[in-house]
Amino acid sequence: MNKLKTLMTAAVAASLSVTAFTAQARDFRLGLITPQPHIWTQEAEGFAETLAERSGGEHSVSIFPAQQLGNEAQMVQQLQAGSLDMAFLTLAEISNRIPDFGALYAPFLVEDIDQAAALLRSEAATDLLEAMPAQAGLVGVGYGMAGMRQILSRAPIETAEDLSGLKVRITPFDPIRDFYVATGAAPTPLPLPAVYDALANGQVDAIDMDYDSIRLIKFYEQADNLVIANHMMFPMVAVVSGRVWAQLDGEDRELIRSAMAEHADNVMTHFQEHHEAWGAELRQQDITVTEIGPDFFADAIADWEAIWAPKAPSLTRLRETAAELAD
Ligand code: 3HB
Repeated sequence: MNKLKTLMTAAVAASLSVTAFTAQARDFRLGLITPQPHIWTQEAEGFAETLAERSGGEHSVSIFPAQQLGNEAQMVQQLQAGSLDMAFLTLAEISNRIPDFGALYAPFLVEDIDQAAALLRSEAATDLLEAMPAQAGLVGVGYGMAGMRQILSRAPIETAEDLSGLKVRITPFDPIRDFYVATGAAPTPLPLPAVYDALANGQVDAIDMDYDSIRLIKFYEQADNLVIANHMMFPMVAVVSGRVWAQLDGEDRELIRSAMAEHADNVMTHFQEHHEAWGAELRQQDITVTEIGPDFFADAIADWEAIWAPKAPSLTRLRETAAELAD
């Protein structure tokens, strides 16, 4: 009897240690919508290398760029179900679920790329991530960005009236939609991978986009008027599925959190370092460049504020922090 008990205990112990081993060594899957050469994808690959290195080869990460696993709405569902482990996302799906994130899209919240990066690195911004596990089923590990928003249009935009009725492509989420509705434009939500064709076939007249993607995806081939507005910053968030997170031990969580946050932050540094050069590169194309500031959008900004100040209470703290950072 005793012998049997010992044998059984040994068998249980053996099966437990196998389970413990398989629960630890993992091949994670990370999805994102950006194409291969985009810096988000490059840093996702960098994160995969760092994690493999720091885990002594125990963990690996397979990267699925260019919407291979579905659009962001589908990826968020997979993350919530635990069938996708990680993603680098725009805040579109998150801010549709947690309106307080809309505060990060306040028009002219920051003046330039460096202030945008500093704000996203501040506690005022990182504290917002704390709402994600309970309200979105995702663990927000850190921010990256895609620089500042500009407008590229087929016809010249010289006055605010030129925006009236213009079909402007936007990333599909509410804060950016409300801004363009307030300008009198007709915002058309399209995810990044669908934008080139929509511009080429005339489905949209203009696009809301950042310098890097304008040059990388060569949108200027299809629309040759660039309005440099820097009207919004555009955060990226590095996330882990809440379900997957719950299966990880403390050590793995820390390993993943720190490596992922570092590479997300590298994305921001990259945008800071290249902002000027990319602006210069675009000016050298055969396109017309106009620079505008907040005055151009004055009425739209007030309308946006009226909608979002009540929905996004963090706006006050983010504004205060932005003002401190500008000093
Ligand atoms: C976008 O315009 O929706 C977008 C741009 C990026 C990266 C991701 C999304 O550069």
